[in-house]
Amino acid sequence: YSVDAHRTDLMTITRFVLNEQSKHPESRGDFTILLSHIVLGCKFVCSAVNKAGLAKLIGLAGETNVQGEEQKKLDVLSNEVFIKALISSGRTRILVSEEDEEAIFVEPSKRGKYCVVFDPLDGSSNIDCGVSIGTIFGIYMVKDGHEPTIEDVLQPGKNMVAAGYCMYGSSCTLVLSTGTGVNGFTLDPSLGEFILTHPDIKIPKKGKIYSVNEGNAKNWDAPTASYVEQCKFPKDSSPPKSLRYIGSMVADVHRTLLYGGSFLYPADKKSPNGKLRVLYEVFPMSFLMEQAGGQAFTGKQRALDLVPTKLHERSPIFLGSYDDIGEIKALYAAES
Ligand code: AHM
Ligand code: MG
Repeated sequence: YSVDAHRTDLMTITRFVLNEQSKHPESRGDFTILLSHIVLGCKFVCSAVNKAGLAKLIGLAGETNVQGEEQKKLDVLSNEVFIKALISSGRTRILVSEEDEEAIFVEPSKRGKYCVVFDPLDGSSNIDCGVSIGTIFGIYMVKDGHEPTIEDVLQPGKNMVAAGYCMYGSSCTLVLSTGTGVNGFTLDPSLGEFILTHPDIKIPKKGKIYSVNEGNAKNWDAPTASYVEQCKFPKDSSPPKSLRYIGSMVADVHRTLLYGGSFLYPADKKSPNGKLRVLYEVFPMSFLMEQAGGQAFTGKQRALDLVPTKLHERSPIFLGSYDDIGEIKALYAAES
């Protein structure tokens, strides 16, 4: 696919996924339909995020709006949009959202074979200062013939059929894997379409950046502490690594995917399971990392092998370039 071809022969995300699905003769387009509903949610959130500062300025996002009704917070609004879009696709069975304590079981008349786990607006504490935020999602497929239960989603990340995120930054970028590599699409606002801009993303084998909230260092365990020490004071002749930490997972992971390096949210004495949630933060990002040639590790095992026991379970996570995560794994192996 040459750059020149792109200009007149637009590879939209829908066209791309249709092409991919046509390789599976059994495919009936269900996944494409589901994805187009996710894409709709992302476009909505993108436009809402872009208007957020403006809305505040002209008094739309205060306590009440012009109609005198209370204005919904952006994360609550995004959640409602995704839930309605997913249910109306007619292709979902169970939805798990960071915003909702309980899973949502789709009523039989609207049911399909996919379960979607998602964080509709991750990093929302960054909204007010204009820092990039994002939506994260993972998709499982369930076999027909039984009433849906929570067990259908309490599955290891390696069982996901697709995962991705959409980053609302200086541009709106959707990164997707359906299990055959990773591709990135950028929203062309004038067309309202996501266009393939980052085909077949591969993470560099080794990176020059590490990314972690070092404010928690006091409470880290020994392997995490010695890894970060090595980043700053390498024992071999390699130069020290740069530190980059936005505090918005989608942005930190996106940079890691494109530039290489490591992203960590480790366990610490105060939060023995770290902070990030297994189903809709750790799994989708780990899936993308592996598909791009990187690794994802929990401090104990391959992240995608983890079997969650509850919906909002947390896990420590170390993900990024193959060699960098290899170093972390070696430190944890030496410890045990
Ligand atoms: P949230 O789901 O409440 O927005 O929290 C998740 C965010 C991630 O985007 C980010 O990686 C992490 O929290 C940052 O946490 P910290 O501020 O502890 O470094
Ligand atoms: Mg979150």
